[in-house]
Amino acid sequence: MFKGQKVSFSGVQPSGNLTIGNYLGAIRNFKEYSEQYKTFYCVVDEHAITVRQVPADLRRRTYETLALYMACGLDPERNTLYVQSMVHEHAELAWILNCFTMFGELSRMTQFKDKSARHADNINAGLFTYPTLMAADILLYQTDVVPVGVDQVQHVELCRDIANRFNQIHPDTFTVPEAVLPKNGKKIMSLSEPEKKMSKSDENPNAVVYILDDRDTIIRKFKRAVTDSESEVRFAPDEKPGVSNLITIYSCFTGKTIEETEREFAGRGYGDFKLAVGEATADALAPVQTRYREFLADRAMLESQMKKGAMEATCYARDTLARVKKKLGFVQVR
Ligand code: AQP
Repeated sequence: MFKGQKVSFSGVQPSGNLTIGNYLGAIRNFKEYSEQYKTFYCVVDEHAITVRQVPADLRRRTYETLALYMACGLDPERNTLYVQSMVHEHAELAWILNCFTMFGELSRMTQFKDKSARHADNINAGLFTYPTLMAADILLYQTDVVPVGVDQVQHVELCRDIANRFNQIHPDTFTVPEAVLPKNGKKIMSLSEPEKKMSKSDENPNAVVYILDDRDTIIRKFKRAVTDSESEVRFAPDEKPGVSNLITIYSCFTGKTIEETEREFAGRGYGDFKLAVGEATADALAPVQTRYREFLADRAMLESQMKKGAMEATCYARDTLARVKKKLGFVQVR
């Protein structure tokens, strides 16, 4: 489809304010592929409605997420940046892929089990079939790599199974993609319950550092982060999950290795260390926040990027969908 060029696809749900987990686990890695890959990065608003959203908030966050993509360094001239619901091929292919996905496979998805426990009053079919929509997102663009955090690897594995199953019946339809994880930061943990992933929908704002938190808030949140009763800055995720998480975050934002970080804070106690993590995080996020405010203020520019991105994405998505329909035996009269 892209004359030998490999393809990277990924997305983020506009289901809350984005966290440093979303940034370090996913968005920062999106950029890694901008140079050599054809890249599609999408605001996955259709995924977001698997959980109830307030429409005005969803709309606002869709603009914000696009502005944040750009603020994180994704240039719309090099990357196709768009909103999922503006390319109807995603939903259409998802239906088809539902017919190639097994009930048992979807029942095993950890995120479905977690989210249905958290939203027991709204275990809707969309929450259950979320992974087939994600498979459609990925497969529409003949994707080679999907930069994600570790929590999404199971969904990419299922996407591979669906692609392989479809290809076995209808050869040479889809490229089989693989998940790619950042070397460091693939799973950033909650600051108040470090055994749990940091999540944008966490009800406790102190558990989460948002990309757009101001400097004082960032430093305060790290000061209050749960650690342990020792005072040694040592990386041991099972034994010391809180401190290990802070070491990971510090290492991601400063570029220092885990060992360098341990050496730097040897004998200095948690107070000093937490302050340094807060300052490093705030320093790294400051330029992103400045650019974000500029982009968000220019609504006309964001809308024109949305239109351009959707048009570009549609060209590729349409091709794949037409091929799939033909293989399935759907009549297409032009
Ligand atoms: N804590 C995390 N550490 C590393 N990566 C993370 N990601 C999310 N949290 C972390 C990665 O961010 C990308 C976008 O995530 P998403 O919007 O699809 O939703 P999610 O995976 O369900 O992330 P959240 O923040 O926990 O959202 P909610 O609370 O709405 O469910 C993905 O690549 C994800 O791996």
